[in-house]
Amino acid sequence: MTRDKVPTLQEFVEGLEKRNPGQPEFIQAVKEVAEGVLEHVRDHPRYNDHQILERLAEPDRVISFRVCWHDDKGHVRVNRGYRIQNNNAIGPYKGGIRFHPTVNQSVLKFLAFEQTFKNALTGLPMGGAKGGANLDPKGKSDAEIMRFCQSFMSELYRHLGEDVDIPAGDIGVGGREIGYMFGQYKRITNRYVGVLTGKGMEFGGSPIRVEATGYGAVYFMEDMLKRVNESLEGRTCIVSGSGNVAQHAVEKILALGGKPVTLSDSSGFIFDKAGISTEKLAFVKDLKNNRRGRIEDYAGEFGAEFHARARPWTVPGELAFPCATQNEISADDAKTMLSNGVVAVAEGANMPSTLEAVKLFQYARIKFAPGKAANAGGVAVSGLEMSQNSARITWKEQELQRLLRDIMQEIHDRCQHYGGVAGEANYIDYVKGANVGGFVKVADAMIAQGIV
Ligand code: NDP
Ligand code: 2IT
Repeated sequence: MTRDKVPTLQEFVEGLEKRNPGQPEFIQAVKEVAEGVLEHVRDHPRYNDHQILERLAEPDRVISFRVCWHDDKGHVRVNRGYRIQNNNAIGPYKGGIRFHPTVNQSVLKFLAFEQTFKNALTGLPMGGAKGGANLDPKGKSDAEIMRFCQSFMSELYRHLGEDVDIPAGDIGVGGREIGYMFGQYKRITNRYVGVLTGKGMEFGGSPIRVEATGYGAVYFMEDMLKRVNESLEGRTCIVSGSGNVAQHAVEKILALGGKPVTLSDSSGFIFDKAGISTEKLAFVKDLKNNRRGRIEDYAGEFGAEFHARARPWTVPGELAFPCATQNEISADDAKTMLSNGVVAVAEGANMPSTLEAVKLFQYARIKFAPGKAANAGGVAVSGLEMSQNSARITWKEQELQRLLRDIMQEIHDRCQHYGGVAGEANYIDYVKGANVGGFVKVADAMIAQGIV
């Protein structure tokens, strides 16, 4: 075999940019991975011989399709749907579906790429994918959402299967949307199979799937702190978002004795100096999940501060949990956080920190857990939902609680194993740890399966 020279980061990124014009989020995600992985590839040239990173950065398949539906006034609406199947070397394609006006090919390619590494880190047999549509669910009626989900699935179903590709929820897609999509898949195919995860408990869902991402991110924080004999007890926590991940992060922070003081949505953030209690969290769940209202209502209800069109990173605190969306922490935000005393960040969202912010956190040597490690609890329990569906059985909640806790600990330890930094015994680079840890598993499987 002819041995090619391992590219420098700059050479690799130049090629990437040339092949993917107008896709900044995708380039950002691949660049972050390439940094640590190329270093590893230099010491293990077989990965370069097989062009593994180059192959991983070219999705197996990009599917794009039209979604038409009728709104309640009888008007025809047209949206664009996607499924990006990034890699299935270690298992069938797996990853969420996002409905949000910002959805485009770049965003979904970054998410599918990240998912490939994240799923490998869970230790479960799942490849990486992501899908979605540029739909804005805000202000849509239940009936409109149902018709949209049905139309979306009428095309997507042909690319799915319980051993082919198994979507789940993400931003704008929760239990309601999964239910409608499952119903349409069953209707079209006449098959009752575990083709989606995050299903309702009455039709094949798994205990704690709803809670898993938020809980998992807090467990990861707990493990980073435990390593240096610290805990969440009594510490102020800055949380962004107020959806599925943020709500359950707050729930677990409270259970572990931390003090969450912020939440946000796309219109601004609330700062509750007294702390968000279990009772106040119940209000948020009802507001967001049932009434589909705005976080500003929290301020009115409990006398907290509301800051319009702003993010919570100016609020002082030690532990940060970004749980809303990508690129919500800029370099300036990171500087403010560091000067306010943030000592650890666990990303509940996917890529909430910009590359510059990540660099600042790394340079400051704080504990920084990237999303593909810290938020992997959700897809891990999705993997366990698939196992339960295949066996046609539901495991007990206690068993799933234990499995989630163990899996998060194992992901932490895997990142620690690959994230060591020469000459700094006490520092773990969790970014490098997660990227290399996820990469080697997928890479070895790809090499074993040949050039396909
Ligand atoms: P939800 O739709 O339940 O909640 C999303 C939250 O983020 C809402 O508060 C929303 O505010 C806010 N948000 C979304 N987009 C923006 C934006 N552009 N600017 C400001 N705020 C925004 O989604 P999830 O909680 O499920 O997802 C949150 C993050 O976690 C995403 O990055 C997702 O990819 C990631 N994730 C989710 C997993 C899961 O299991 N659900 C698993 C792993 C990662 P508003 O209501 O105003 O839109
Ligand atoms: O980003 C993610 O990991 C998710 N949205 C969950 C994916 C899944 O298949 O459970």
